Amino acid sequence: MSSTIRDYASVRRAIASLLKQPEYDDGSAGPVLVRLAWHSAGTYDASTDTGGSNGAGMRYEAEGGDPANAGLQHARVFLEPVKAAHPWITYSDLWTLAGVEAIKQMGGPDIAWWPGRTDYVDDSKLPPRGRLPDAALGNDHLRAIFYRMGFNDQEIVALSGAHNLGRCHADRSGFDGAWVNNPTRFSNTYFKLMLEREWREKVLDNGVRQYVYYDEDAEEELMMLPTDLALISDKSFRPWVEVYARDKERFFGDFARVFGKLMELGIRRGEKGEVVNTDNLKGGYVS
Ligand code: DDH
Repeated sequence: MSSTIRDYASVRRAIASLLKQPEYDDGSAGPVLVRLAWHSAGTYDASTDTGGSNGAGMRYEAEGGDPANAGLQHARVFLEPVKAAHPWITYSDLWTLAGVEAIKQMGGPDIAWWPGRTDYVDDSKLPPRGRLPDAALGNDHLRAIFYRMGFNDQEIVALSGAHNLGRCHADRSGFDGAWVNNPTRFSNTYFKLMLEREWREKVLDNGVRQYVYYDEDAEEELMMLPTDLALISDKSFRPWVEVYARDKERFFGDFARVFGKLMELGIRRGEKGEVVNTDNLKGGYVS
């Protein structure tokens, strides 16, 4: 039992103050922190109740070394000073809170977040690799991955709107470029561009296939992944792309709800919000 006051507002302030990183990418650590939060949670498998943000398994090679997680060490390094200043917070709480706070600071919605995740990991029960989406694939794959976590078609589209933020790095995923002109500002531009621009296929020097559009005003080439454009070729996904392209408030509200749900995958709480699933395959609650 620790006598430390668990001051999450102080953690939030520390996260907010490290977002500005003039030497890094587009000048912000925000997007990569959001991706860290998503990849920490997106390993969840509802049928076996394994994976999810509990355990912060990415600290270890088995999960951290998954090629799908390439580059996320930058996010973890950015957060080390916050952990050092608030040693009582678990990594799993810190990573999820960092994603939530970064979205807010980049102009996105307030997302409900609760603490209590554990860093206890049972090595033999770590989620297998291959649970995160492969951007080169299509609709069936998207459904297989996100239905496994417990999301429906509308929620898949809403979650994908996170690609308003950040960029692809050739040395991480092999894909290259940003989805929007202002990738450190949360918005629904991704959905608008997806519908309104003429995307053409481009094979990069490394053989990776993506879609591009040259934006004359910004003098910049923007990109979409095959999985992004899969959203407009599917009759169940597409109507939601259209809704979110024209209704920013609706997108912000739905995104806040589904990102909050993503952060809670695999976490069961009691009446006071405390984590109660000590039988969780990935570890137990430690106070
Ligand atoms: Fe993503 N994403 N993502 N993504 N993602 C990449 C970057 C970022 C897919 C593939 C990639 C979500 C869904 C999908 C963010 C958030 C979210 C990159 C580039 C690839 C590839 C990585 C690199 O080279 O650095 C695929 C496929 C899917 C899917 O199938 C739906 C979701 C659900 C989220 C979320 O946060 C809810 C963010 C943010 C980035 C930008 C990272 C950065 O460093 O910048």
